Amino acid sequence: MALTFDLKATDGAARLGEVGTARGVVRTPAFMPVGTAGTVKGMLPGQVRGTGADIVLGNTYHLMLRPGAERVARLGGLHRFSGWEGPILTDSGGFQVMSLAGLRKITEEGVRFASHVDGTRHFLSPERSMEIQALLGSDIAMCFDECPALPAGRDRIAASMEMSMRWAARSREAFGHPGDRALFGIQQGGLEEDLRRESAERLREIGFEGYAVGGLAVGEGQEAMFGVLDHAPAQLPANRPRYLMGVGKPDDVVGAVKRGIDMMDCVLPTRSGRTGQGWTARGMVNLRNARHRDDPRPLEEGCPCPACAGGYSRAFLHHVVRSKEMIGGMLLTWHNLTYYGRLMAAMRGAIGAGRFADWERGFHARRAEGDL
Ligand code: PRF
Ligand code: ZN
Repeated sequence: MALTFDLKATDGAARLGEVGTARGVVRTPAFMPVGTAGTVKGMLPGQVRGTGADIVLGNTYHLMLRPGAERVARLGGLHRFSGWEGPILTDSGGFQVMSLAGLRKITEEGVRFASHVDGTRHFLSPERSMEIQALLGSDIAMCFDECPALPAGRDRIAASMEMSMRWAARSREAFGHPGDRALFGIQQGGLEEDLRRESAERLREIGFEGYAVGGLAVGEGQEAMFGVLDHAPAQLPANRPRYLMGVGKPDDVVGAVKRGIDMMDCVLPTRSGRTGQGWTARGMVNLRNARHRDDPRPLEEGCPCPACAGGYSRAFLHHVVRSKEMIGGMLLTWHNLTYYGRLMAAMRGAIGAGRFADWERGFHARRAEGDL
């Protein structure tokens, strides 16, 4: 089996488990830092690992454009190329084409688009996306899908879901069943419970090593997203990992775990760190704010990251963020990934102890107090 899933405990819908890949174990619920271009911006692989991350994400779209999938393959694959030896999950490219590429044309065959880097023309299809993800050597590849922005009409969502399911079948066919790499299906269907169920059934018939909930966090808001997550995870096989794509803020992550999600990824802790936002148990702290100018305290008391335990004050972080010093983005990225890593570890502990509801009350209480 290219991928194992060991469900160790459940607490309500929340699940504690372990995903086994050819390159190591992923403790779930897991947060996956995003290394779009083969690097988690501003961090070395060992440092990312040190924040508690078991797996990182890479992107077909970015890597095919620059430096090119065939080049990465000639250089030994993405693990060798990037220095990250643990598991890598790659997204399939469709979602990024829709959000980043210039002129694009979608047909049943695939998507033609212009690169956001240099305007050159490219083509992605289920077959080419599977080929690229194989060239990169990713441990978990994603099906090539289409994800409409919300709000969208029901007809548009249904047609898009159905094409994504035909593309899922083509992805599975092209991917095959290599012994050391896994393929995840992606459920679509917008906010419509029946379309989500139909999508889940089509994916189960095809058969995947894991299942993603796609098409959320695309403008619908948290309440609507949680509404879908109240039923979508249960539509997917209980004995396989469930991955919620592109989520999210800490309270989104907690709400998703509570509803049965095992894996998540988001650029938030890394991207917002580079703009001066620090995420803590008491909410988001904007280090650009002048109130930190003379503050000798660490960003978060008790945090083991170099920004907090290394003796840096909020005043220093404010200064380096305002001065656009590289160390500012590096320290805040490090802190944010450390916060997310500790958040996931705390949830795993709570689920294992059967105390998730209690733990969740504490989580919301600390945030309600705010940054003092
Ligand atoms: N599909 C793919 N990647 C994604 C998404 C999706 O629906 C999302 C939705 N939030 C993020 N990344 N392939
Ligand atoms: Zn810290």
